[in-house]
Parts: sequence; C-alpha cells; structure tokens
Amino acid sequence: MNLLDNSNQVSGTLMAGSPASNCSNTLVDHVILDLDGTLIDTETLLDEVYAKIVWKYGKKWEWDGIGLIKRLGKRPLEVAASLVEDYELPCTADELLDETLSHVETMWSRAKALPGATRLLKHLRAHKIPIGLASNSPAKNIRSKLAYQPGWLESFKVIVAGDEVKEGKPSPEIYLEAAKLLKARPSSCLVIEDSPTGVNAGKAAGMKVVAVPSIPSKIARALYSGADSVLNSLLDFRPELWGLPPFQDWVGKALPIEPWYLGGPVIKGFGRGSKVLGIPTANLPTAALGSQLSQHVCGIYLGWAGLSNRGVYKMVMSVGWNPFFDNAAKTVEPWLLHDFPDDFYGEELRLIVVGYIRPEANFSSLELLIERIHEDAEIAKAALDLLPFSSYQDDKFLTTPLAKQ
Ligand code: ADP
Ligand code: RBF
Ligand code: MG
Repeated sequence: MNLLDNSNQVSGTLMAGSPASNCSNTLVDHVILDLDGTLIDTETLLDEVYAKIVWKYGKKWEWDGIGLIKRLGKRPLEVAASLVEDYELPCTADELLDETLSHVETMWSRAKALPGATRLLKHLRAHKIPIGLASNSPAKNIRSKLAYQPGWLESFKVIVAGDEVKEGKPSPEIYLEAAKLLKARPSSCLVIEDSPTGVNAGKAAGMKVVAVPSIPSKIARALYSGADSVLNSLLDFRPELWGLPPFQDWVGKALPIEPWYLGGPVIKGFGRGSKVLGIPTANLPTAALGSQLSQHVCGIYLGWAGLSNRGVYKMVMSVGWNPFFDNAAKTVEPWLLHDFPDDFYGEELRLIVVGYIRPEANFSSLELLIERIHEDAEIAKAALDLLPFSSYQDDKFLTTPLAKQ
C-alpha cells in the first residue's frame, strides 16, 4: 500500500500537499484541533439562523463566501457585531447574539461531523496521541455540540473554550493554554484549523498548522498562506508527514467511506467529456441532490452504478468544480467503466459511492488530466473487487425501478 499515491500532491495548484519542509523539526507528538468547520459543520446551521433573523428585519441574507470569510474563526459576539454593521440591523450586537443563541441551542443535534473527522479522532486515540480541542466557542456550546457526536468528548484530553481565555483567535493564547494543559512544548503540537484566523493563532503560538479551508473559493486560498500545509479536507491528512502513525485503513489505493446513495435521470453535461477528453461522464441533475452535494467534499470517488434496464457497473466519479476547466458549479460526474454502444440520456442512474481516491486537482496540460483520470479508473477497477467495496454491487438500490421504491 503506497500512501504517497493517495496524497494531495497530484500536481495540484489549489493545494500545497505536504509540509514546507520534511526535516525533523516538523515532527509532533500532540494534536490540537479546532471544532467548528474543522470537525463539525455548524456553519450550515448558523447560515440558516442568520438568514431567518436578517429576514425578520427586512433584509436579505447573502449566501456568499465573502461573509463567511469575515465570520470564520471569530468569537460569537464579534460575529454578531459585524453582522449588525454589515446588514445595518436595528439592534445591538448583544441582542443579535442572544437571538442567534436562542435559535441555535436547539439545533446542535443536526450539526454533522465533517468527512474524516471521526476517523481522525479514532486514529489518534487508538495510537495514544494526546488531543486537545481549542475553540473560540463558549464552553457551554462546545459541550452541547460534542454531546451529539458519539465518542468525541472522551477523545479530548483537554478542551479550551473561547470564554476561558482573555483573547480569542487570532491571539495565540487559546493554543498556548491548550499546550500548557497538555504539558507539551508548542513546537511539538500540530494544529488543524479551517479558518485563516485560527491558522494565524496556531502559527503565532509557534505550532505546526495544517489548514482544511471551509471556504471553497480559490481566492480565499491566499488567506491560508501562513499554514504549513493546506488540504482539501481531513480525508487527505497524512499523519506520517508530521511524525504521527499513518492511517492503515486504505484498501488498495482507495479509502472506504460511509456509503453515499444517489440517483436521478442522466442529463446533458458540459458536452466535453467524450469530445475533449475521450472520457464520457454521465451528469446528474444537481438540484435534486440537495444537501448531499454540499455535504461531500470535492474529490475523486469510486463506487457502483446501476442502470435499471441494463445492469450494474463499476464507476469512478468526479465531484466538484473541475479546476482544470474552472466550472461555475459543483457537479457529480461518474464515468461508468464499461463500453456502451450508445448514450443513455434520460435513463435513471443509481450510484453507491463507497470510496475516496484523491482531491480534485489542476493540471498543466489536458494530457496529464486524461492520464490521471485513466489512473483513477484503474484504481477503481482494482479496489472494487476488494472488500468492503465489492459488497455493495448486489445492493437492490442500484436496480430497483423508481415507482417501486
Ligand atoms: P455530457 O457533457 O453531456 O455529459 P459526455 O461527453 O460527458 O457528455 O458524455 C456523457 C454521456 O455519454 C452520458 O450521459 C451517457 O449518456 C453516455 N455514455 C456512454 N458511455 C458512457 C460511460 N461509459 N460512462 C458514462 N456515460 C456514458
Ligand atoms: N477535472 C479536473 O479539473 N481535475 C481533476 O482532478 C479531475 N479528475 C477527474 C477524475 C475522474 C475519474 C473523472 C471522471 C473526471 C475528472 N475530472 C477532473 C473532471 C473532468 O474535467 C470532467 O469530467 C470533464 O471536464 C467533463 O465535464
Ligand atoms: Mg459528462
């Protein structure tokens, strides 16, 4: 098993895959994690609440990345203050915060663990790597959020909350306090963070910092320039680059994931799969996938595809923005690993996505992109013969006609 092949080092211009230097000073023996946006997706819930509140004041919520960049990593009162100012709300920051809290307190049970979060915690715990949690959230909120994630609370040796320090991130105080409680030197701690503010706090504390940005935009990558490494998601985290024990859950060259079931009629895509790449990809209508699309991280996946009157086939799939072509929308595009005599637009396609191969990447030439997609197909073909991937090919979901479901 070659973990390096699954790395984020696929000539990606969007991500710097490995630590800036791989010498001994990158070795760590403690990990300190941020919570919101790094381990759990609370931002989606908060967006819903803010939209409701600003609407009540007659304003329209902007679902854009710019607002998110401003909010990420701030303490709740600071976020409230900037929203009052930006949306010119007729209330004080304290009032807005109270209103927000009254809504969100009942919502934490709906916050989902981000892909790779539970796996990371289990892995570090199994290898007795001490884990700290450093979150700008107040202690009470942290407890509420963790209560809904089985096994998480016990994973943390120490927890430092935003209301337990004088200054929140980007001040290094919260990370320094966590290191002190862990009895660790800052230089032996690795911080994992999703916000630029948190990245800066970790660096100011003298720690190694891996960023897993929650902002998808390419422009935003510049905000993470202080990090030692920028990953697409926790699925790409390679502990051995930091002196920690490697994950051993890759099967072949793919990572088993919680299976993801999706389906819909095959629609017209960008019209370049077959023509430009010689690789046909069956596009699915993204509107019908709803939150499934935003929940799953961009990347290349493998799984099984069913066409009701034809059969079940191996497939390899791209989820994302196709950085090489700079698409304006996130798409789901499976390539069925079978030769069909004709196309099948309009037919109901069912997919069970069972494993992850790599993040999306940019390439310096079309030939390199095509070469890499063929390599992905070979990885998928081989891995889908292995357990647990092989076990899903008999799943009735793949072949059950719509009306009978
Ligand atoms: P589009 O941009 O419209 O998706 P493509 O050039 O990517 O066009 O071709 C995809 C279409 O080709 C699919 O919608 C399907 O009807 C057909 N097709 C034929 N063979 C395959 C295959 N092996 N995998 C996926 N789609 C295929
Ligand atoms: N597009 C990219 O820009 N970067 C990628 O890394 C990438 N990987 C892909 C891997 C697979 C297995 C498939 C099927 C497609 C991939 N694509 C990628 C998407 C490709 O650009 C897209 O299918 C075509 O542009 C047709 O829409
Ligand atoms: Mg296509």
